[in-house]
Amino acid sequence: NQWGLPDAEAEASEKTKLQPPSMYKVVLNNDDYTPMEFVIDVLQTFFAMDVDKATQVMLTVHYEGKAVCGVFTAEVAETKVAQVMMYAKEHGHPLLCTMEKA
Ligand code: TYC
Repeated sequence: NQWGLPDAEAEASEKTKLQPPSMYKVVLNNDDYTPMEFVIDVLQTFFAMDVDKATQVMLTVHYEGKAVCGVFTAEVAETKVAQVMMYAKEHGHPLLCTMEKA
C-alpha cells in the first residue's frame, strides 16, 4: 500500500486515525430567573453570535425550553460548557448549559 505498511496495520490505522471526531451539541436550558439580557451576553461572548442571532436563540430557549448554541468536538464543547457555567455562577444566575452527542 502507499504507506509501505503491512495491510493489517494500514487497515488498523485507517480505522483509528481517519474517522472524523464525534461532535457534541452545546445546549442552553431555560430557567425562570436568569435575565434575558444575561443570556444574550453569554451567546455573544462564548458563541460569537451577533445581538440579533443571540436574541433569537435566547427566545427559543425561553419559549421552547432549550436550544442548541453550537456543535463542537468533545474538548471544545466541554470547555464552552465549563466557561458558561462559571460565568453564570460568578454573576449569581442559575443558567444551565449542557452537552449532548450530535
Ligand atoms: N426564562 C428567563 C426569563 O424569563 C430567560 C432565559 C432564557 C433564561 C434563556 C435562561 O437559557 C435561558 N428571564
